[in-house]
Amino acid sequence: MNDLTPDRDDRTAKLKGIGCARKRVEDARFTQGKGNYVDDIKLPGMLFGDFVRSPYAHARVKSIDTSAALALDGVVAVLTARDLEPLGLHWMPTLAGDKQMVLADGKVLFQGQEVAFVVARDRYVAADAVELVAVEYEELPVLTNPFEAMQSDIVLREDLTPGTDGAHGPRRHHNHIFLWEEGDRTATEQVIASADVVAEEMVYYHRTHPCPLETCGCVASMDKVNGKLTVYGTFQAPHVVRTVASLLSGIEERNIRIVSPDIGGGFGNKVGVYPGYVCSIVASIVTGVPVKWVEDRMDNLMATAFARDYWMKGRIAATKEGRITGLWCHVTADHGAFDACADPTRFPAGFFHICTGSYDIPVAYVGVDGVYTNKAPGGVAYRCSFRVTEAAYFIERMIEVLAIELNMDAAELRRINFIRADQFPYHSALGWEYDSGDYHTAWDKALKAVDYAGLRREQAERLAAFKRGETRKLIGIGLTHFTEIVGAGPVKNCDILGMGMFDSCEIRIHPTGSAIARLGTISQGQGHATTFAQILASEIGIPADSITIEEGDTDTAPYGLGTYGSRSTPVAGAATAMAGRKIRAKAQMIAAYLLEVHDDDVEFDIDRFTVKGAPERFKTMAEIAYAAYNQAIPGIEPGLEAVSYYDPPNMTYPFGAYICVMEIDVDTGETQIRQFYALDDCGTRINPMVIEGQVHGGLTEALAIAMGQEIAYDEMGNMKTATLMDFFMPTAWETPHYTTDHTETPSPHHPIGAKGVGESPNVGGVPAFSNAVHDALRPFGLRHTHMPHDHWRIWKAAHDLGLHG
Ligand code: MCN
Ligand code: CUM
Repeated sequence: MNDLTPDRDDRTAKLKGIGCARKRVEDARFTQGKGNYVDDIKLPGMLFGDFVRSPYAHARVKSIDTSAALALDGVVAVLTARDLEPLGLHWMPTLAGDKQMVLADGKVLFQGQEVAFVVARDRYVAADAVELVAVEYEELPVLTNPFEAMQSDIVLREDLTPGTDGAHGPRRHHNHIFLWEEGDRTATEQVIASADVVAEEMVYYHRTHPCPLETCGCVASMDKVNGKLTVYGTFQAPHVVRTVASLLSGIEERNIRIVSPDIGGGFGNKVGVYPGYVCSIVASIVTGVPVKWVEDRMDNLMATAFARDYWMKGRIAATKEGRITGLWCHVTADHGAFDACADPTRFPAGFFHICTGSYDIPVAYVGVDGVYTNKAPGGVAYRCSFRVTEAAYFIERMIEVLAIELNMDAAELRRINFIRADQFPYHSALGWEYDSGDYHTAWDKALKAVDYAGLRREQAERLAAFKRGETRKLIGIGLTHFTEIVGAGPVKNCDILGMGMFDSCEIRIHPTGSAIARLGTISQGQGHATTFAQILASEIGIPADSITIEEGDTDTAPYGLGTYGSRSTPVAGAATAMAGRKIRAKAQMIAAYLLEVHDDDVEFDIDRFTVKGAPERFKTMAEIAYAAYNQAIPGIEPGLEAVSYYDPPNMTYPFGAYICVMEIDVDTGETQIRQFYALDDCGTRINPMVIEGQVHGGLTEALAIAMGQEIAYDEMGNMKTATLMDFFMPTAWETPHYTTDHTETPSPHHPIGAKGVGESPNVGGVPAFSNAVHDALRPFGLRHTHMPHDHWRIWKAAHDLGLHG
């Protein structure tokens, strides 16, 4: 046996399977300008659509005059709500069970709202025609503050009958959407009333936007001869779009083909259904030619899915020694004009109730009030795992505030409250079953890696020097330990508009030993073509380099719910492994036949089946594939194919320990990130290099959000940050160096033990950056201040603390 070992290592390396830092196969195309994005799709006779958008945040639409626009050479049509009404398409259902105007029907509810859709020969003519559509508005009073909206007499949604229930139960007020509660309120309030120590804070996670480099868009093409509708678009969930399009239009699903070509970043922005998709499809049906619609940057920032906007009021109770005894939270969630959040149906606040975080908290309560305002709809999107970002930010800020209250070191406070490794599977007070974890090991590794004690000493010395007047720079140490929840999800409690959230993989092995696998997910830059081939390589013994991964075309891919919520690895990745095992099971029977032994007498070995005890007698997977097609085998059908639809038994719970060391200049508010250490545990690691890339990208988005990026409105509802001049997008200049690290705690229920990782760095990154800012100013009495921590806000915080003399 021993002399076979080097050969086995060689054979394993050739597969480039699980654990290999395989280079991304898609980059050969992307780096040579050979990507194929929506805007690269050009069909014969194609027209271009563009929107007339509302300049007002709240106004009645008195009249729309399209005559001048229609008279312009090259304009083919101008659609308004009146044109869509006979089709029942002037409103559309949202993913959250609400409905949303496709084109302004009587009034507009946010600045940038779609009012009319101009269809013209090309983009330039369409833009000129947009200027020629005359809309008469009557301005209405504007509500941009959700607390005021809940008190105001102003009715935003006149289409909803007052006093009626919404999609998630009773509505208390005409601007109220839902109250959603979890946990034991009475018991939690009792614990808080009698606790040794209670820390209370209002934690606001401001509104922001995923802002992918490629904006949203589509090309709709109705072929009236064969009755087939094809839509190319920036869709994170192509099959969902197909089903929804069929239900809305009455066109049979077999006659709808949805294709997601290459996607230039999604980050959740491309989960929702937007008026542009509906208008392009209608316009193509009306004109009989393909119609393209692609947003510009302002369209994207003003109108498509925003993220966050959560006001989280918290109370956390503890003993004098720092043992947490209870957590209470009430959220006022600003959903804008329509509730268009993308969450599993039963969870209108997503998975926010993971807000007990990494801590063993005996009793807890959360209540979330959804509220309408005159802002853009959307919500949840932006590397968020369904509001887990908000939850992690909330608990990690509450821990810091509690540490101040207890006059304790925040690292130690975390350590004594972590769920212990022997408590998994752990049932949280808010109803989750954490599948696995080892927080103490990760935490100790992180603290040791940065020399935490040494950093605290240095920080104290700097503080002393500051007080002596020798420096104007302080040091902040931002700690975070987060627990993610990804892999939506079990069909028993996770669906979107009734569609169960399983996922799928279909594999075809070709006679000469190469393969194609198709999945129900769709990469937007995550590298699925690279990593899913690695899972399969390890499962079936065919080199990853010989496996093609295909996604995103509903005519060929098996039905799946798409890519968001870091669900691809936990769900479609599991389906890939399971389908691979079906291939292997059939291959085993073929091998046994070829080797003239019983099925049980052969075993799988890397890339072949060997006779047990006689490894020199074997059939490679390539030989087996050839035989599967070309040899008559009694009792076995020809061919080597398999499909798996995988319904996960539980979510997966990745976690991580992040530490940010920041210098703050109290006179300018400028910050410098001196060190950022990120330890992630996503269970079995499929491709360490891809994981590192995911972590770098997510941390950079976290940096943006925490330190400057926001969607801000003035009191008139004008959006102040609709261009990249005002909306902070970090470049290489602002991006610090990151040190990545890992522990590996496999998921016990996932076939290969993998958990998702795509969103972790955003979930954990934001509190790490924010906590660093707070930690620097803690000695001067800062408890909490709202993000984003741009230079001005930091300067202001320092000023308010009296640091400018
Ligand atoms: N991976 C791995 N080992 C693991 C877990 C993941 O090698 N244990 C790899 C996967 O194989 C995959 C990548 O890491 O190639 C991300 O996997 P996963 O965590 O399953 O997340 P998804 O593929 O479902 O991607 C979604 C996630 C989300 S929700 C957002 S938002 C986000 C993100 O991914 N948007 C992105 N990362 C992004 N990265 C890019 N480049 N572009 C986006 O739009
Ligand atoms: Cu919530 S952003 Mo991602 O789930 O596509």
